[in-house]
Amino acid sequence: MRLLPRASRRALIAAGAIGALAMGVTIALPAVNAMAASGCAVTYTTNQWQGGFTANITIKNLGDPINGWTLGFTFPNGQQVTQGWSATYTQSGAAVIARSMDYNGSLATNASTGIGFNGSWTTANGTPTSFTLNGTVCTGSTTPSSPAPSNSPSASPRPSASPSPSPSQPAGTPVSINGQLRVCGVNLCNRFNRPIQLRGMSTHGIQWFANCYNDNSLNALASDWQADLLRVSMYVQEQGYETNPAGFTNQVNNLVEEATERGLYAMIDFHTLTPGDPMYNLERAKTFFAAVSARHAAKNNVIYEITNEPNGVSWSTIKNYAEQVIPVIRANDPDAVVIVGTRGWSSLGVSEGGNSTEIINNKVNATNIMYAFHFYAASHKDNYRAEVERAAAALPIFVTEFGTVTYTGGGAVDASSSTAWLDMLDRLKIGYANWTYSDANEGSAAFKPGTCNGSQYAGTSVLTESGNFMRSRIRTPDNFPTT
Ligand code: IDC
Repeated sequence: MRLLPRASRRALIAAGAIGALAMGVTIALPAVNAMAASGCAVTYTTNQWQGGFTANITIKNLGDPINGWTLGFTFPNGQQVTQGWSATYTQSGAAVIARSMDYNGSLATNASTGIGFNGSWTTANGTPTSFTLNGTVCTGSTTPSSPAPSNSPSASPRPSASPSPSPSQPAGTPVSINGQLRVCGVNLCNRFNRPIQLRGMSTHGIQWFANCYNDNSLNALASDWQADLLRVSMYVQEQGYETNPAGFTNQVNNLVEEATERGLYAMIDFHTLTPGDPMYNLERAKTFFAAVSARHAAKNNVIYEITNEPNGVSWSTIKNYAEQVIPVIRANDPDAVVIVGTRGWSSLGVSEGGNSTEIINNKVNATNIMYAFHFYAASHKDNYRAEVERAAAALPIFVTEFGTVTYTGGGAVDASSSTAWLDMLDRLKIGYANWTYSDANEGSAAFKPGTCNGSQYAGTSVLTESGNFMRSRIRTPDNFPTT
C-alpha cells in the first residue's frame, strides 16, 4: 500500500474540472481511496491518414481492483475525438475524458481493456504524453513483464482490441488454422492457399436480439456447434444503425471481439433491406465501414459484407455503391475479403428476372471480393440451385444468409430442399451463414422462443427443428487443409 502521489491528486482534480466543463455539470468521478494501491499502464497506438486517425488504447490496471474508471489525457496538437467506442468520451479543449461502460468498468489487478476512437487533426497528429486512470498518472508498462502488485492470481485479461489480437486467439480454432483468408479464383483460400468452406450462423437483427449474443451462446456456437463463422447482422433501418450510429458500431465491434476471442471468423453485415437501393445508405456505409475497418484492421478474421439485399435497383447501381465503399475499407484493412450483395435480394438477379451474366460481364472493379447469394430453401429450389452452380464457375460466391424455411423467415423447415442446397454448397466449397442464431418466434430461428432469457445454449434440448438440422450440418469435421 502506498499513498497516492501528489501528482496523481493534482491530475484527479484536473480531470474532474475538465469533466465538469465538458458536461456543464459536476461529474462524480469514482472515489479514490488514499489507502488503495493504484497504478496503471496505457498503450496508445494510431493509424492515421490525411486529416484523420484511429486511436486504439489499452488500459491496464496495476493497482487494486477497480469498479468504474475514467481515463484522462490531453491532445498535443488540437485533435478532436469524432467517434469513440467501448467508452463514453467528452472533450473540452484539448482535454479528453473516456469513461467506462457498464460491461468494461470492472478491472481486476493486472486486467486490461481496450477502447478506441476515431479523431481528426488539422496541423499534425501526435500522441498524448500522459494518461490518468481515476486520477492516477499511468507510469507502468503494459507488457506482461510488468511487476504484479500482489501474488493473487491475475484475472485473465480480455485480449485488447488492437494492435495485434492474433496471438491471443485459441489454438485449433478455424482462425488459428486458416489465418487470413483471400479470394483465389472462384474460391476462398486459407493461409496455405487452399480452398476452404466456412460454415456458420447469422445473428438476427442485433437491435432486437442482443440478449442472444452472450458468453454462453457464443461458447456454444464455437464449441458445441463447432462453427467457423459468426455473421453479425446490423440492420440499418428498422430501429437499426440509423437511429444510433455510435451505439450500433460499438455493438458490432464488441461482437467481433467476442468472435475473435473464440477463434471464429466474423462477418460484418451492413444489413440493408428496405429501401432496397444501397445508395440510400451510402454515406452511412462509408462512416460505418471507416470505423469498423479501422478498429479491426490488425485482425485476420474479419470479413466485410457491405450490403445485405439490394432490391429494385440495377446491378450497375450496386456496383457503383460497392466501388465507393470498398476503398473506404481498403484504406484501413487492405487484405480483408469484402462481399458484395447482388440484385434481387442477393439472388444473383434471379428473383428479379435476371441472372449472374450481368455480374460476370460487369464485375466490381476491385480485387479480393466475393458476391453474395441468399436463398430460403422452402421458396427457392432447382432453378436457383442451377444458377448458383453456373455462376460458381465464374464468380467467387458466399451464401452470407439462407434459411431452411420460406423467404418470410417463417413456416416449416424444408429438409429435402435444405439438404440439396447444403450438399451442393459443400461440394462447391461455398461458405454459408444460416439465418438465425436466435430465439425469434419464427421457423428460421435455431433456438426455441425464450431460450435467450436463460443461460443454456449447448446441446439439442433448446433447439428448434431448424436449429437441430443446422447444428448437425455444421458440427461435422471441417478438415481444413494445413499444407
Ligand atoms: C426477417 C426476420 C423477421 C423480421 C424481418 C424484418 O426474420 O423476424 O421481422 O426480417 O425485416 C431476408 C432478410 C432478413 C429477413 C429474412 C426473413 O435479409 O432481414 O429477416 N430474409 O424474411 N431476406 C430473405 C429473407
